[in-house]
Amino acid sequence: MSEATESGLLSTAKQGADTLLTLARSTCEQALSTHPPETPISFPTTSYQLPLFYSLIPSPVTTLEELSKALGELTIGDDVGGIGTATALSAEAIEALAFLDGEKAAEETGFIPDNLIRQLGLPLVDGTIPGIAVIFGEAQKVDAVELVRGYQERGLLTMLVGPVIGQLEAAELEMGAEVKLVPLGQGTAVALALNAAARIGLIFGNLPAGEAAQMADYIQGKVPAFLNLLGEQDPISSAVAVTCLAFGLPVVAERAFDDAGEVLVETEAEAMITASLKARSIAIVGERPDVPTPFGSAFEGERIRKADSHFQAGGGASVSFELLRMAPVEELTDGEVKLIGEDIDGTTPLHISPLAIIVRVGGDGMQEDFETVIERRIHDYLNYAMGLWHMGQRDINWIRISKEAYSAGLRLIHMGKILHNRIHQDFGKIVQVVEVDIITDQVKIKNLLPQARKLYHQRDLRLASLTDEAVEEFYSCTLCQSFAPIHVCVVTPERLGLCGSVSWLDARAGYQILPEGGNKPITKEGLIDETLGEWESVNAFVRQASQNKLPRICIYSLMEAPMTSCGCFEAILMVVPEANGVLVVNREFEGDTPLGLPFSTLAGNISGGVQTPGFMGISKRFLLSGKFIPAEGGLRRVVWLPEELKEFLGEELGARAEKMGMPDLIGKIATENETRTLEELIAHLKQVDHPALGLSAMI
Ligand code: SF4
Ligand code: NI
Ligand code: CU1
Repeated sequence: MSEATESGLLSTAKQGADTLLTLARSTCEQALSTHPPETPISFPTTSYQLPLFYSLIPSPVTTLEELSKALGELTIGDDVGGIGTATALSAEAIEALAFLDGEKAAEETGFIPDNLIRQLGLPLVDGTIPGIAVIFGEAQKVDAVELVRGYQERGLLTMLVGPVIGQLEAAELEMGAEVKLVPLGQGTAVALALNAAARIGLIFGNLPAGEAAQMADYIQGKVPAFLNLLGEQDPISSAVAVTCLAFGLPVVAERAFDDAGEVLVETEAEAMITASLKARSIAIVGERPDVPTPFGSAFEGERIRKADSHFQAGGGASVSFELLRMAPVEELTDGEVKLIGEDIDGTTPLHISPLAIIVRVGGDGMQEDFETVIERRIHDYLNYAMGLWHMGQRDINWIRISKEAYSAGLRLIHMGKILHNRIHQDFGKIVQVVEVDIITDQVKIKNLLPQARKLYHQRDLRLASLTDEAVEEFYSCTLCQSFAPIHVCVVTPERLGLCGSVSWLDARAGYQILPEGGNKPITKEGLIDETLGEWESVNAFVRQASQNKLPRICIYSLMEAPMTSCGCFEAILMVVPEANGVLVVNREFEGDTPLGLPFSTLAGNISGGVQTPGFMGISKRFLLSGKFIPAEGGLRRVVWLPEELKEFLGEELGARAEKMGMPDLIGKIATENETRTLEELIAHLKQVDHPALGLSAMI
């Protein structure tokens, strides 16, 4: 924590902390007058009850009585650390007490669920979200819209606290996690930003409870957040500023503070953004493409409804496909974007047209295998433009341009400009020239489609031939080490990273692009056990990459030295000894598993890069792999899955079972529709004669 200095800011902040602590105590006493002392207190949708209390003070706070005691013992002190801790805990207590009696439903508040934090893990580590801006107060000098748009354009996640929310609502800005602009609430809701930061440390960093110094170090060192303080200096805003400083988060204010120490001052939106990014060492690389609407990864989740669209292609309404191919550099002209066929200029709303997007790339490091790696990114890149919406891939894509974006001048040609810009940005090390054809000409599209389909098919065959045995090396992914310092994913042709986003080909391309980055080849040498999937070379790699925390891993087993889990896994795989099998639960599933616990609680046991035999974070599609826990019998061990996961995996899951010679297996796997308890599950398994019952004992 920062050094204490006597200053105007500190003494004002101390008053603010005092006000909040007094309010927290009285709110808690009030609650105690109407509730029994053992009444549990916790935010919903987290396994850390009150995450700031959980991580900052040594004694557990899970009931009203414990909260009252903790608040009673809290002292403010005169230094940054003391004032910050008191402010953070008092604000969190006030926010949490509002949940008593279900007065506030989870959706009504800005509390960020554990699952959303897990979901944000990947974009935060891969740089899609380069930082987190917390904006507090009421804008007086700075243009609030310009400020948040500036952060969105740069891909930041922005959290809002106080009157600024109303100011942005008045400007009709779309808000929500989908557009990375999250309103948390008024005043004390700043605790919700801090307790989200703390949970990054608890979930990914595996930090212990009650270790305040470790938590402060983690947030300062690893969570790329900062505070923008709008409006007047008053005791509360001063306390908020000091609290952020206590956690090592820079503060940029729009008004000068008396004797403000480390608080920076900027009165214009752009300058405030620049100063904030600089203070937190957040680097934004590359230029935006030349498009007439806001552009940035923050807009990725924006939806465009049919009624709001000017243009549409694909989605069953017209023929539409996208294809990326490599070509010799000398045959291409970098930056050339051609429109072949009619433009949408002057068309009337809900215009439908056939469409083909043909991208040609060339460069030294480019390989045919990387065509799919880059082609799959078309989806992300087009979605970055506000008013442009993309779904699907290949010849099942679906594209819309909103009326608003059309009025702003967004045309088909801009899709080409975006792809040229982004491919250079992300793949510049292997691709030097990018050329794009946007085709609306019916005849041309008809002629090109069969060729595209043939290529898709060839690529599928190539992927199917890529087995673990067929390759000489696996790849590591240590991208998540920026949050989970000891976690390593071993990515093989038949095993995606547990985030579901890094395939063997992706990792291979990643290594080509940045050899000193998060993906490295691991040659398969010194086979120790074929069934368990254990190699000396893999062990040596993980040992070194985990700072000697992890002596060995068996990539084909759940029970014996399984892969570790960072925190951003799509699903959990865990042993159910009573059923002699395993269950899988995906992050989206909100109900309880037959063990009586939901995903979010189970997830708490296996995060932080720790190896936990019997528990593992996995990608959803890993269930379809021929290398899905073969050491334990593979898919025939699965006794329970949520219905939505079964549906998500669809026909491919059936095909997998068929390949194993068990065409009726999937029907025998229970879902929440058949069984809600362990007893029901076991009865169900017996009734359908599930194959897991006949396998060797799991424990
Ligand atoms: Fe993180 Fe593993 Fe995904 Fe890499 S593959 S981003 S380490 S979860
Ligand atoms: Ni270029
Ligand atoms: Cu991760």
